[in-house]
Amino acid sequence: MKHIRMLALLFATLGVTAAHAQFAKPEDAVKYRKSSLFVMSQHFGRIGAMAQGKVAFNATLAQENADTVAMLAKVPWAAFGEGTDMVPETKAKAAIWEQPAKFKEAADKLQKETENLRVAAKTGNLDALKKAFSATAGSCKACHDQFKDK
Ligand code: ASC
Repeated sequence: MKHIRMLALLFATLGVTAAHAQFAKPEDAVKYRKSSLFVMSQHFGRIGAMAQGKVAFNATLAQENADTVAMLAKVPWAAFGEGTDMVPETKAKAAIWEQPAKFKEAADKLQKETENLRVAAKTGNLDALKKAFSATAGSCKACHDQFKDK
């Protein structure tokens, strides 16, 4: 027990966060970030179908999907840690680790836009949703252009 407390204190002192501790191996981090981004894209796509008039607008569904997108937009970033650039099955560009401030800026932008999307979906107004969808899609694309291989 004493040892566990000492370890906890050591980790806290070193600033080792849960984000670092949550992946057993780099491959898990890659799987996690791909999966979370994939699930996010599925929910985002359902909003896109409404925004583009491909399916009928349903305010409740838009809101549920936007809540999910905004929540998921927070989670992939902890999975881009050191050493996760070496895993073969990734389209992540080296620029992520070479320009961390720029990458963080892009990640923050997505979170800001998805929060706007969540608020827009809550209004039940299709025009507001379309506008926020388009802004969010722009932040997805800008980040992919800079940081994701084709
Ligand atoms: C999506 C999706 C993306 C973005 C991007 C926007 O629905 O899966 O990665 O939108 O295509 O340009």
